[in-house]
Amino acid sequence: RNHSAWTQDGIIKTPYEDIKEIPNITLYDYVWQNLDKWPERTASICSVTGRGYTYEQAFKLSNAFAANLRKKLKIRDGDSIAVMLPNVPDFPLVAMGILEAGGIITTINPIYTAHEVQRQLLMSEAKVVITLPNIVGVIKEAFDIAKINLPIIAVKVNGETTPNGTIAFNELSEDVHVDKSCLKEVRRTVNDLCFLPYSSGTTGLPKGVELTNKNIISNCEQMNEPDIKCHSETTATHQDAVLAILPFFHIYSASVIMFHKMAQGIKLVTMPKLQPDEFMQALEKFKINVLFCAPPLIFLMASHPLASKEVYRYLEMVINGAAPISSSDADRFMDKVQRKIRFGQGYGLTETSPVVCMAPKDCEDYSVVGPALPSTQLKIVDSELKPLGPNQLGELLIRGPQVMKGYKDNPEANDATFADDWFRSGDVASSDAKGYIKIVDRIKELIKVKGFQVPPAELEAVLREHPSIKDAAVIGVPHPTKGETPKAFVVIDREAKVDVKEICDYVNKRVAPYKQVNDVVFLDSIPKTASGKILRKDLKA
Ligand code: 4UU
Repeated sequence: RNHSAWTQDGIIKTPYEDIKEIPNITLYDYVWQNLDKWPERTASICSVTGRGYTYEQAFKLSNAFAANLRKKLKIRDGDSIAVMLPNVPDFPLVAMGILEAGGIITTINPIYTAHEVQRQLLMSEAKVVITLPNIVGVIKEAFDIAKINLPIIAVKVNGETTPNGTIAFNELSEDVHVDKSCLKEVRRTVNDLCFLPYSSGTTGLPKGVELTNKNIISNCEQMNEPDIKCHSETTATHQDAVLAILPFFHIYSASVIMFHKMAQGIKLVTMPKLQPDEFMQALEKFKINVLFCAPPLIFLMASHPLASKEVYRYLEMVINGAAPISSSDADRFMDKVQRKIRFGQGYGLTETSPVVCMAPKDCEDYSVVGPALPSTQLKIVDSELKPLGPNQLGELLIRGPQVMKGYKDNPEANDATFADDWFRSGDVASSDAKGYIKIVDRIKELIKVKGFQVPPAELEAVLREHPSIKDAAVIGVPHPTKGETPKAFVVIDREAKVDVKEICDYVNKRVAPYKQVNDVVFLDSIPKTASGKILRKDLKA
């Protein structure tokens, strides 16, 4: 590793050798490239039901599914397909089938309300929705709000019957007679889009993040750097097991756990929702040796009654990301492990496919997220975008092959987000002389609850729809276990008689549970700049 991190013009270089140029392949080609080395290995298995697939089964079923997406559902190159699923073992098959059919995966949180779902369906121009039978009702409600009607594919995971008006996933994937020649028509290049997650970025409502095959393949290759990679080689006698508890609908899990680990022949143990006892037991039962976490999981592993060196005896590497970790939780967790394992942080964003920095194997400082990945350059700048030097605090800018193409259909947001060819993270960071980065704060308005994005603009829009609310602003306030929670400020009509409970009920019916507001303050006016921007700093103070 090369330790002269800083250049004359304030660029923080990666200490690693660059990755090789990505050839003209797709993420589909990349993930399956080594398939014939481990066809019999488990690709995915449900930690609750034990249902799962070998790599060969996953390949064959997703191949038939892809052919049917084109034949029966008329999917064409570049069509978006919405996937609204928890972490079921079928998720990777669905994702790979969409890619093989030439489609773009747009993922939706399975606990979203109809109100939240309809917006993403419209914005992403989804052609089909893939979901669980018990979510079909929410999707139909979303269709009614958006005045659309799309085909729904239901993934049956518990022997359910196929809901009325939907197509069963297994009928498409187990169809051995489907003519696969239609897949020869698919033309996708390395620079085409393959994944379209939603992120609010530095300001405003969630926007479609256009990730290309090259973005995600590059990020997978960047993670293979020997100093930072989080897996061992899959051989005739060894297979790593990773617990896929972080949701695949978020790019952290989709990229780092699903696509990257499948390209390495690793076993994905999928857990559909966080149940603390089951989570703790799964670590031992499935001999999980690789684990990716967000802060609530580190807190859980530090404090759960089952936490012990026995339960943790298979763990070899644990990475935290998505929000800052508390050092006391980290210390308490390591005390329970009672031996030396790799434990460190990663840092990334939806807009960067997602990984930008990861603590290398020998890093024992949990407060840093490590140096830039291979082929990645960073800059820390002041409010005028002038580069700063070592140990100075400023906004972190990022350049690398993993940075998104842009926000879908949103030139204003793209103009604001890119400064020349640098991506503006909206995060406040510092770097030491060796280029080790610390994430210190956020200047963007985004709130993160348990590591999940809660865009204040989304809650403000819902609040302003209330007939008695004239104006509204939302900020994040610190919370001991969730990291942050939203707090609302409202201006109401003079004659109106509304109380906090009515306002909370109004919002909370329309948004997913983790976005819910329970703290409302009444104001005479919302502090704003001359140009009408909410002065969130004043509200925080
Ligand atoms: C402090 O959360 C993510 C991506 C997380 C991720 C990915 C790969 C973590 C580790 C990894 O290896 O994406 P978004 O888009 O939901 O949220 C991005 C924001 C960042 O801008 C930053 O504010 O999440 C925050 N964030 C962190 N903050 C992400 N990681 C960290 C971190 N410490 N380690």
